This record gives sequence, structure tokens and C-alpha cells, in this order.
Amino acid sequence: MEKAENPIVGIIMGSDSDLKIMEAAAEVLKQFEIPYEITIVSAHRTPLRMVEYASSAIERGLKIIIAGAGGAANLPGMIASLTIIPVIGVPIKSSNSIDGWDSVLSILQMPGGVPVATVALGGAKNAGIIAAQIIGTSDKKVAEKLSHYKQQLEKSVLEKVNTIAADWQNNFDSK
Ligand code: RP5
Repeated sequence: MEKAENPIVGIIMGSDSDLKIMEAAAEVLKQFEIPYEITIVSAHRTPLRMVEYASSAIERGLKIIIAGAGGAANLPGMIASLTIIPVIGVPIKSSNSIDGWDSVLSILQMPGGVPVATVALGGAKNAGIIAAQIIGTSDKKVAEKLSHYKQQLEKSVLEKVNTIAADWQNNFDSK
């Protein structure tokens, strides 16, 4: 388990095969300087570890859990049933997935009362951003980094607008 000194976000996944997707969430948290831990917790294969992880989350200082799983992806929902901190679910198209919809629906279609904030298939990056946004509601430094991130997003699109406009004009003129 990779672990910052005092992690406030827990990133968990059902299998090491999910890591290539879930590492995008870790990259975002690193970018926003939010301490996190990342580990494997399987609802099917390590159910007792799952109970222990979720039920000790608050006392260990976690504020949010990002949980990714594929196929019959019940890890995020089970974690949500065991804690009151927000759970962000990342559906993963895994080797046992039919086409990814199985994982999307397993995580998304939680019954009323036990929500999992579900991102797109493979959307670990957005899970990291949502976690940062939640932290940013009470952490000014993270909020400032998020504002800067949004400004950069806008800037990069506007640069492409200018590039496309210039390229288009050049191509048009040369016809
Ligand atoms: C799920 O089963 C895991 O989250 C993973 O996406 C999928 C396949 O696991 P492996 O067979 O690759 O370990 O529980």
C-alpha cells in the first residue's frame, strides 16, 4: 500500500489489474497536493479486509474514498454501506466485464439511501478531481489550485481555437 503520512483520501480497487486505470486518480491528488493512500481491497476476495478498511476510515482521517472495480463491481457500494464519508465509484472494464456496462450499472444503480457518486467508465481522473473539489470546499489552498486548473483548461482550448482558425485560413487561402 502506497501511503502519505496523513492521507485524507483513500483510493481502493478490487484487483491489481485495476491499477492502470486507478493511478489517474492518484496523479490528480498528487497534482493538488492532497495526501492519499492507495491499496487493493476486494469485496469478493477479502470481505473482512473491506469491512475493516471502511469501518476504520474515519478514525484514520480519511474524508473521501475513491473505489474502483470491474465486472460485478460491488466494492464501491459495499464500502458506501459501511461508512458515512462520501464514496466516489469508478467503473472499470475488466477481464471479466462483458462490455463495461456491467460495472457501470453495478456502481451507479445503488438503492436510495446508500449513494455512490459514479464517474464514467474508466473515469478515475474525474474521481480524483471530484475528491479535490470536495476537499476544496474547506481547504483554501486546494480551492486555489482548482481555480488555476480550470483557468488552464480554458486557456488550452482557446489556444486550440486560435490554432485551428489560423490553420483553416492558411488551407483555405492555398486552395
Ligand atoms: C473485480 O474483478 C476487480 O475490481 C477487477 O476489475 C476484476 C477482475 O479482477 P482480476 O481477475 O483481474 O483480479 O473484482
